[in-house]
Amino acid sequence: MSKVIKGGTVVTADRSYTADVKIENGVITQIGDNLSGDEILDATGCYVMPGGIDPHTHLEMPFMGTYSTDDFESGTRAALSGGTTTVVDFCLPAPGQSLLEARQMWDNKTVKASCDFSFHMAITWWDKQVFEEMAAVVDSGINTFKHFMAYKGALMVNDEEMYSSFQRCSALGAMPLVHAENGDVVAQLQASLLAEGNTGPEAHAYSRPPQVEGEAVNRAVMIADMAGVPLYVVHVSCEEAHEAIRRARQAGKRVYGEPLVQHLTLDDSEYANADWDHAARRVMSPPFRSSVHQDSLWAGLASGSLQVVATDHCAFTTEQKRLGLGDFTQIPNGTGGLEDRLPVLWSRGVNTGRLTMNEFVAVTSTNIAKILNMYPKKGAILEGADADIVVWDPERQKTIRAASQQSAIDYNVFEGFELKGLPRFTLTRGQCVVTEDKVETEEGHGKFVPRKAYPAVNRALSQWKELTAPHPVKRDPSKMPAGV
Ligand code: DUC
Ligand code: ZN
Ligand code: ZN
Ligand code: ZN
Repeated sequence: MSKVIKGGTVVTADRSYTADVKIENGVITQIGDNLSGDEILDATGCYVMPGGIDPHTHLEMPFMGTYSTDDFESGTRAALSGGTTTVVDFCLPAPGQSLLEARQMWDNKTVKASCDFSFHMAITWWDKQVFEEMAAVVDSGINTFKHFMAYKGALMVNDEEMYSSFQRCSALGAMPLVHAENGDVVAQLQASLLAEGNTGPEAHAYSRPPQVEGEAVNRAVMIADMAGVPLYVVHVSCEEAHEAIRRARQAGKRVYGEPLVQHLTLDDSEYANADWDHAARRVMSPPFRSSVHQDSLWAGLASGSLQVVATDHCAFTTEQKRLGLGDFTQIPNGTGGLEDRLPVLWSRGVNTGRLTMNEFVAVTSTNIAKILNMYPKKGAILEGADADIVVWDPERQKTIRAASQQSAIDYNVFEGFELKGLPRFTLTRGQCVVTEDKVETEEGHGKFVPRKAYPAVNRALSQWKELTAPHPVKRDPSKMPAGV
């Protein structure tokens, strides 16, 4: 059974051209004019793009006394309905838990996935066992390790642990990721805000100012440089963090930055809303920022100093958010966005001229596939690539409403956003599961996408200098003063 996507304009990260796309056995087998096949998908007036890849989701994750509500069933259905065909989720060992055991737990959750998925592994504690298991994790197809520099007393690792883990990543050809916020400073700010009687969701933002993020990114960049590894900074939300990444890249360091669609389009005025639920539903870390920071993030995507757009999809119901009534530090941190990332970024980015269509494909798919080492299986419209495709209709419109979303929670942080530009079809390995408003996914269709280790040459600039002139002086003990 072959399929042909006919009459559309293929839009990739580097060009746009008119062509039909033929699919057989889940793979793109031919790109050209006047192709024929058993089934035709009419793409007239549409753009044929690689399906979105969300490099940062938390589905069914145990966190802050509860579990994030979207699991691999509702989460991947939400992803596909919005044109995202691969999600990269985090295996999160409880402190003290074996990494391989955590991996098994996440494998079990994914039996319900309707789109393909991959994993990052979180380093939430450190000892010899973790050091040793990291090699087996890489062998099993996970080449990225996440470090929380915040969430003190829970997930946070200290600098010593981070440096040890980064060195291990370097030896294994893996890349560290960081959630960059200074967790010690955040803990102090939280305590003083609560002591002053600031208990509401607005205090969440006060406790995590841009400086705590900027400081942590600078520290992580330097620690990565000393360990000789590239670095990927998740949810970059402010100019201070972006500036540290720009500076690192200018110095020749391989440092990547990932803004979220939420930070690009929602600002800190959300926390001033008089409705407690409204504000609490938008509590995530880092928090939403002012428009100065939003402009910085958009500029980073346009200029290439920031490379990818994610969601950090971690959805909690209103009832779960109310766990923090009376104490903002207990509001589960996280917002949704999986099904809205592509449509919102298109409407607020491409339709406004902030991003070209080709840049849109780069930051939602191709750059991610390259950085995470799954290109060109994913992120490409090329012969031999997986047929993960979104056929994008630039004229289709809708208004975002929680009532009609796929996500299992009871609200949407983008409620009321007017969109122009939506999927006409979404295909996951050739299976067409979305036709405009009709979503018919297949539980269990999704497969794990293994990602191999990176080549050992992936080193920061200062490491190259170090390699050519290691430790210039080593003192001869026989030349030391006697009696020492
Ligand atoms: N931030 C969130 O808001 N939620 C999940 C984890 C995180 O770092
Ligand atoms: Zn995070
Ligand atoms: Zn996250
Ligand atoms: Zn299937």
